[in-house]
Amino acid sequence: MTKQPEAIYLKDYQVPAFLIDHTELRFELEASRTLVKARLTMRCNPDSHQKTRVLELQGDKALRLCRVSVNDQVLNEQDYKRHDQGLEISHVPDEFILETVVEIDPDQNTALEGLYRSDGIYCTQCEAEGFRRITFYLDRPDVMSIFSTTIEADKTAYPVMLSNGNPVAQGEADDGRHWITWEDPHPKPAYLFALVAGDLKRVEDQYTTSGGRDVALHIYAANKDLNKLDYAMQSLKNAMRWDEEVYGREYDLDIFMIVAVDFFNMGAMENKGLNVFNTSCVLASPDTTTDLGFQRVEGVVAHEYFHNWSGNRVTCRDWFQLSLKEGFTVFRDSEFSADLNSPTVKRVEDVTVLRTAQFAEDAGPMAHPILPASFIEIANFYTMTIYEKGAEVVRMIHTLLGADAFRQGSDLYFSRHDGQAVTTEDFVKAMEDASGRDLTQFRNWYHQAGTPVLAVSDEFDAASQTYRLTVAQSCPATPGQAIKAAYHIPVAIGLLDSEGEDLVLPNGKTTQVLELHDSEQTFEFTGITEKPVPSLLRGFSAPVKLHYPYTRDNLTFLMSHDSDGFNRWEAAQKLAVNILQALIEDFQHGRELVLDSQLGDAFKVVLANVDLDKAMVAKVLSLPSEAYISELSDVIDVDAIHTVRQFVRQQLALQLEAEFVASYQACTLEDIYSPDAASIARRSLRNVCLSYLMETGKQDFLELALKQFHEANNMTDSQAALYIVVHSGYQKAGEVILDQFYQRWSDEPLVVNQWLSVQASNPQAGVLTHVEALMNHEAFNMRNPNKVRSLIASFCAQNPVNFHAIDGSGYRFLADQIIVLNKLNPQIASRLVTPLTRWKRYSADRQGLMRKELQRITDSGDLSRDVFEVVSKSLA
Ligand code: 0A1
Ligand code: ZN
Repeated sequence: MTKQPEAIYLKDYQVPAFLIDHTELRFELEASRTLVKARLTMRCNPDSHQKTRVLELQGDKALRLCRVSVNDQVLNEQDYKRHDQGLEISHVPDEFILETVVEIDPDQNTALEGLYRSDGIYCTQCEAEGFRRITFYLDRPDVMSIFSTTIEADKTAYPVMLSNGNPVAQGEADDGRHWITWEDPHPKPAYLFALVAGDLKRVEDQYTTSGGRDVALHIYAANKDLNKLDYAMQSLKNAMRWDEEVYGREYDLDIFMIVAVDFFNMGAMENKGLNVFNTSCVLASPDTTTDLGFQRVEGVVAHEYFHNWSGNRVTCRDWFQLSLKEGFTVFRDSEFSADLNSPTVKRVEDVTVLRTAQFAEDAGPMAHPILPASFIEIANFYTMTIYEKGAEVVRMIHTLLGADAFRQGSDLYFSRHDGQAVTTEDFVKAMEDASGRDLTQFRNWYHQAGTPVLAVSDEFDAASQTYRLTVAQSCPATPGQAIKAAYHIPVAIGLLDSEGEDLVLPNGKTTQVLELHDSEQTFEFTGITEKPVPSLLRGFSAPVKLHYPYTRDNLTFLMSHDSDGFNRWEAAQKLAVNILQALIEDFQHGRELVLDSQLGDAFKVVLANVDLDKAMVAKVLSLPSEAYISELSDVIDVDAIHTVRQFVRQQLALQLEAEFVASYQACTLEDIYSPDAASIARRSLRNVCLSYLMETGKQDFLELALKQFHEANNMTDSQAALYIVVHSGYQKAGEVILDQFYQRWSDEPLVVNQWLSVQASNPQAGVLTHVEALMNHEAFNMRNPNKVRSLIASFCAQNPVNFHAIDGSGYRFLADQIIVLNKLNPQIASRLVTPLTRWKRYSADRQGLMRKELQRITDSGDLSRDVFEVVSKSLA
């Protein structure tokens, strides 16, 4: 590293000094020598106060500049300055044509940003700052341009050549090559540019918008995956219809394309008219894809499609505004999935992710507001906070305004800012203007990091028939923000009488949203004849930690009676957490572990209730994860958490064996797989029961699991059986079926990824050696992010007992991989650092070991900006 990377600040934002009206690109694709010719129609920005004549373009140091001209005048080296980050041209006129020719090498591009070639397919990834790896440009989202793109390549190897917009011309060229020109009529920032070329096949369908536009729908993949695209296509059509119905948003081009690629840093990318997807988020078939995989495809296809309005038509002014498009779009896609499936299940899943991963991020060295004030590398800010907490903030606006006013607000936002690059402030303002609500204090959610804590207490005065709820809010300090201003927090509540019936609240309904503004506030309810049990934060109406002194009896009562489905589940979680935490303390003090029957009794009631949604039963029965219990701990005691959780699972299995068997059998196998909510629910309950039954250690249940593995007609059931057998420590049986599984699926990379991940997350002792051996397996490839995630990330993030081994071997292993990946793929390397960033949460011995590895990464030299930012902030 020659110079320490520096942070950039939101406060330094300036409008661009120049604009690009037209961008004409010509790509001559050639393995290690691709030519990119750019013709940019540029002018000074009348809105800029800079009045500079010096044009500063961004361009990666790997770009080989062959030629640059302004208005046909070829520039000499004294007319411009080439530096590591770009090109500076002095004395440009008011309006001009800038032409450049650069040479790039897509085969050497292992970072998978810009233009790269993998598996013989050329593909681009330009968000956030990848376009500058393709050519010199004003690579910032507030510079929007009309793109025309010509691609020329060998016809046999690259029969399909795609870019944004519509194809307008094509033809043959010399030497067996061909070319095509695409034009995108919608001005867009460079991060939404895309190019794909390869031997791809497609499935086609068609959609007619409510306004009568016929849209061709094309999904491209490798020939062998063509049979795995139907679900994505159906999801796309569902998303197009939903966006019309719920947001009044129609599609705006005649063609919408999705391409599946196997090498991709993230899940998918919303490039205008040409979405590029990680195969893991688009391919789906019953044989190879689990229910979770199907749900991911549906959600991600919708997410990327929804970006066409929330992101593309209205985009971000600068990258600090990232949550403007991501938070809003995650909110949109989760509402879509909720509408198409079960809203309560979806809410439970989203909140579970938020409370484990996002809350942990908000409590760590990388904590940042959803509108960050600074960053070193923007790629590090595609975070749980920007996405998931961002979505929660939009959800709170929806809760405060109500569905109708929220829709008026979103209509106003889209119409007021169509074609513009705007800020989160513009979004909030549109919501205020449309609803007449004052969101001044609410804006604190955009500027402050950290998870607010609500301490709730209550009192009942029988004489005056008055019930009072007092809510105090606080928010812990986060890096750079010691003191927090009070938040405006919607707290949805209900009050239950002793029969479990909801009381009617002052708003005439059984749920009321209390609006918290002050650091402490008391809400009074009159005409109450007995002390009610409060159901607090219904539907998880705000991303906060809420404390109320519930007794275990209160919680079992709420589990059975709360009319809010989310809070019924939450009561079960709270009960389990309460019991687990007490046992963890017993374990730490060397006391014998004893589980009383209360949790089992409560589970028994749930299992016996045939009216309940089976998916919710499965969720209630699943104990809080080790990651969630860790998040709730002051000092994370990895071994105590694992041992106690396993102990409780085993005790429950012994107590409820008959009930688990009955439920397992009642969830009959389907003849034909279908990823609908009811079938998914059956499978998830069946597999939760099986996983408990295996805890009994009885041979019968091992045989049951093996039978399910061999006879399953879908990947959900066979993979669940594989996972359960391997993780239950039946080493021999596990090895046999792991082997069979691999033989059966070695040609299906996505299934092989699951095979890697089942092994990497295995909590049995000695797994690291096995993981290290798998790094040399033919199935592993360090250059493929999906493989890295399946093996290395699964080990480090989903195998706490092994990763946190007290000899430091897990930490050492991770640091070794980060040092290698720092050179190959900085984005992936940087994401892998996450478990080490949490070092302060562990005991002193582990803290020392983790810090040592962070230091070793620092000392390895030449850190990418990505890794440097995360490691240096962690050590600060
Ligand atoms: N905007 C995409 C996510 C994405 C971000 C960065 C990428 O490359 C570094 C790729 C995709 C989304 O929200 O889906
Ligand atoms: Zn997104």
